[in-house]
Amino acid sequence: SERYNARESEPRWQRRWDEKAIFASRNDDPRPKYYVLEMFPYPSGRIHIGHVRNYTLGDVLARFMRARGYNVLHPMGWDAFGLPAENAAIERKVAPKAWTYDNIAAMKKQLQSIGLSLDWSREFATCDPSYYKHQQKLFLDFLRAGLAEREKRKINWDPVDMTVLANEQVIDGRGWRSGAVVELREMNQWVFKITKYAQELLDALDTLDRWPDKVRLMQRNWIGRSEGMLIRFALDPATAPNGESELKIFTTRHDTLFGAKFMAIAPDHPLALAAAAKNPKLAEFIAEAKRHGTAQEIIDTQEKQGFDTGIRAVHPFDPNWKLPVYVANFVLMEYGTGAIFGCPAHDQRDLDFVNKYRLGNTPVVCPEGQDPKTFVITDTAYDGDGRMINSRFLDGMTIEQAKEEVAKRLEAELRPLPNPPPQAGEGRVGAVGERQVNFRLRDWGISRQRYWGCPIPVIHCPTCGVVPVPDKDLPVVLPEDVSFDRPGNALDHHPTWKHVTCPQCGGKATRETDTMDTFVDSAWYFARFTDPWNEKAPTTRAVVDRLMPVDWYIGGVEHAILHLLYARFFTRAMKATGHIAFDEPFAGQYTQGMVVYETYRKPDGTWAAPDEVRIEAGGNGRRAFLIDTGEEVVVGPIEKMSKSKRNTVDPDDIIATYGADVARWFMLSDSPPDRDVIWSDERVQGASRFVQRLWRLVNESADIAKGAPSARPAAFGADALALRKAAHGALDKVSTGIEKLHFNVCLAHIREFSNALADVLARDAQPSPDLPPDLAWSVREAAVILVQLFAPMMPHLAEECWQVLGQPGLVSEAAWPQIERDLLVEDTVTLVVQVNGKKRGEVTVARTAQNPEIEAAVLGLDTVKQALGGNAVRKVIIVPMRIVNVVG
Ligand code: ANZ
Ligand code: ZN
Repeated sequence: SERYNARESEPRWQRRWDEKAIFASRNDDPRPKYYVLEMFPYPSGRIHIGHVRNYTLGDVLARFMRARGYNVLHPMGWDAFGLPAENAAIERKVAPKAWTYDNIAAMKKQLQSIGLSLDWSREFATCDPSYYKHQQKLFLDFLRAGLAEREKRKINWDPVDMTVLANEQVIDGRGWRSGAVVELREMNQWVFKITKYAQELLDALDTLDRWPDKVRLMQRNWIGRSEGMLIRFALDPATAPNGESELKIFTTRHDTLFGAKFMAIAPDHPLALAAAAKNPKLAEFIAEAKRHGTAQEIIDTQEKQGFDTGIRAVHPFDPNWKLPVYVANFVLMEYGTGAIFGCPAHDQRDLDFVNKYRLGNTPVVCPEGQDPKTFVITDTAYDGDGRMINSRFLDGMTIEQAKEEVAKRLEAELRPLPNPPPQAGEGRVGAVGERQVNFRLRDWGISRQRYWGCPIPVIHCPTCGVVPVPDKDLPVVLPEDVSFDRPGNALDHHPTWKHVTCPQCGGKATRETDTMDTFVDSAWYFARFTDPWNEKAPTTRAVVDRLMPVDWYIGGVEHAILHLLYARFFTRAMKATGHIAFDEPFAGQYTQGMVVYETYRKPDGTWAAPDEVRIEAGGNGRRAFLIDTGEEVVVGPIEKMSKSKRNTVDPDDIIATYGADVARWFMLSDSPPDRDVIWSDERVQGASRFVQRLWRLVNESADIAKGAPSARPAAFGADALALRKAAHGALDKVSTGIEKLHFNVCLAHIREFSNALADVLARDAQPSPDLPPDLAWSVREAAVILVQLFAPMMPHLAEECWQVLGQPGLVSEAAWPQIERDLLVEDTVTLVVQVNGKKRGEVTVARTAQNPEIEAAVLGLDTVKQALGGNAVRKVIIVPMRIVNVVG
C-alpha cells in the first residue's frame, strides 16, 4: 500500500468533523456530562509548542470520554485583554481590537490544524462586549454583596508610563519598561474581598483530591494562615513623639517573649512617620527604605537595616524592662500590624539584625539533650523544638505550653485602650494580648490604569459619590476611537467617553476609567462556556450547575497560584450572588510539564537556533558547530523553549513536515504529562516512522479481514486466543491509563500490542485470506481495537485506518470497544520456590494445576535438588498462587 499522506489526509478529516459538528455538545444531552478544559490562550499571534502539548493532553481525554459515552464539553476561547495589544498599538499603530481579533483568527487556524475535538460553537473572546457585559454585571453584584470595595492602597506608580506596576514589574526600584524611579502612591483602587474566604479557600483544599499536592501546597502557602497573638506593648510616654501610649505587634512566637531584644516597625508605620516628623535623619532613612519597594522578594534579599527611633517600649511581663523601637526595612506595613518584637536567638532575620547593631541575644528555647548553661547562639538562630529557659515562669515548659501560658496571662491582664471604643470582635476589652489568626493573603486589587481591559462599571458623581452603572446600561463598552500618542490611560484621555450624566441625580459625572485586571476575565470563563448564548445573565443556573465543575482542568504550573485561587474565589462569590450553586470550579486539576530544548551560545554571547547547528558526538561529549561558518558554539543547558534563547520549534513547521498526528504522538510519548519533555528531532522522526508502520499494519490486516468470517467463531485456536488476549489486555491497560492521564504508559502499551499484531501477520509470509478463519477474525478484531486505541492520540490517521477496515461512520464517533474480561486472566501463575524457607527459584505452572502436579514440577527443579543435597523431602507446603516451600 501507499505511504500515509498526512498533509492530504489531515485537513480532509478536519473538514469532515467540522461539517458534521460532531464535537459540539448540546446542553439538553441527557447523558452524563464530562467537562474537559485546557487553560485558554492569550492571543499573542502564534500558537507555541507548549499550547500543542497542553491541548493535545486535553484532547486525548475528551476524545476518550466521548467514546465512553459521555456528553463531553470541550470548549475553547481567548483570554484577549491585556497589555501586549496596547504595546502593539503604540509600536505599530494598529488598534488593540484589530490586533487582537487578527491574532485570534490566525491562532484559531493553527489550533484547527492540530485536529482538536473542540466545540467551537461556544467560542468567545474575553474582549467581546457580549462576554464582558456579564463580567460587569458580576462586578456590580459583588459590589452590592460587599465583595467588591474601593479602598486606598499603596501602589507602585511609574511616573513616566503613568501606570501602576505590579511588584514583579519593579526592578531595583525602577519601572521595568520606562526605567523611571518608581513612586509609592496611595490611590483609590477597586479590590475584590478574597480575604473573606481565606479560611474557606484553605480548608477546601483538603477536598480537592484530584489536584496535584504541589499545587495545593503552593495555594496553602500563598493563603499563609498563621496562628499567633496580637500584643499591646506600652510605650514609655517620655520617649513617644506625640505621647502615643502603645505599640501593637503580631507574633507567632509569644513563647519567646523573654528573649526579646528590640521592637521593629515598618517604615510607613504611623509611629515611624510621627517620629520622623521630629527627626530629619530618620525621615531620610525612611525615604531611602521606601525607594527600594515593598515586594516580598526585595525585602527578603536586601540587607537588613534599622534606625533607632529613640522610642522605648515596655515588656508586657516586666515594667522595668525597656526595649528600643527601630524602624526596620524588613517589616512590612501590610502584614499583621506592621510591627514586631525581635527575638534574635530564634529568628535568623532578627539575629542578623542584632549582630549588626550589637544588641545581643538570649536563647529561651533549649534543644532536648543540650545543657542550657552552655547553649549559646552566635550566627545561626535556633527555630526548632525544645524546653523553655531564661524565661522566668515559663522555664521547663515546651513551646506549646509556653505559648498557652503567655496567651492566658496576657488575655487576663487588662489595660485601658488608647482609643476607645474597641472594634467588635477584637477580643476582651482592654486585654493586653489576644490570640489572632493572620493570613498572608491580601484582597485582590483589580484596578488597572489601562485601556485594553474590561471597564469597571461605575460612575463618579461629585454629589452622589460612587454610583454603579445601572444593569440596564450594561455593557459599558470600550470606545474604539482611542489614541496612544501619549503615555497613560487612553480611556482617561478620550475626549468624550468618560463624561456622562449621573444615573442618580442627573448631574455631570465621570466614568471610572480604570479597567479590570485581566485575571478577572479568566476567573469565570469556564462557567460562561456552559451557556455562552445567554444574553440576559452570566450563567444559566440549570445548565451551569449540571455541567460544572470542570472534570479536568489542564494547564501550566505558572498559573498554580493566582489564576486558580482567583477562579476559586470567583466561584464562591458567584455562589454568594446567586449565579451558581457550587464552591469549587475544578474537580480535577492537572499541571503539565514544559517543552524544553537544548540551547546553543555563540562566542559573542548571542544564541544560535537548533537548526543552525550541527552536533558532533565524540569521546569528550557532544560538541556543536554552526552549519554556516563551522564556528564552535557552546552546548548550553536544556531550557524551556523561548524566543529569547532561540530554542523554539514552530508548530506550523512540524505539522507541515510531519503532520499533526506525529506532533501529538511525540508530545504524549516518553515523558509523563506532568514532567518536562525534551524536544528531539530524532524522536519526532521516530513517531513519524511509527505512523507509517501502523498504516501498513492496518492495511495488511484489512486484506486479511476481508476474507474473515463476519460471525464470531465458536472457538478460537491458540494463535487466535493469544492475539485476542494481547488486544484486550492493551484495551484494558489503555482504558485505565487514559483516565489517570498516564498517556506515555498508554502509548507504550499501544506499541507493544501493535508488535503482537505485526508478529501474527509476519508469521504468515504472504498475508492472505487463507489464515484459519478464527485467526482471520481475530486479526480484524485486533486491528479495529488498535485503531480505536490510538484514535484519541492520532485521530486523523485513525479515521483513515477506520475507513480502510471498512468500519461504519467515523472512529471519532464510535463507541469505545468492550473489554472481554475473561481474556484478561493469565493462564499461568508463577510461584516462588523455597527450600527450608529460603528462596531457590520460581516455577511457572498452569493456573488450573493441582497440587500433585505443582509438587512434581518443583521437585524436578535442579536448584531444588541441589539445595536438598540428597536429603529426603519431608513435606511440601503450597501457598496457593504464591509460594511452594519444600521442607527437607
Ligand atoms: C516574634 C518572633 C520570635 C517571631 C521568633 C518569629 C520568631 P508568619 O508565620 O509568616 O505569620 N512578623 C509579624 N509581622 C510582620 C511584618 N509586618 N513584617 C515582617 N515580619 C513580621 O510570621 C509571623 C512572624 O513574622 C511574627 O512572629 C513576627 O516575628 C514576624 F523567634 O514575633 B515573630
Ligand atoms: Zn449624582
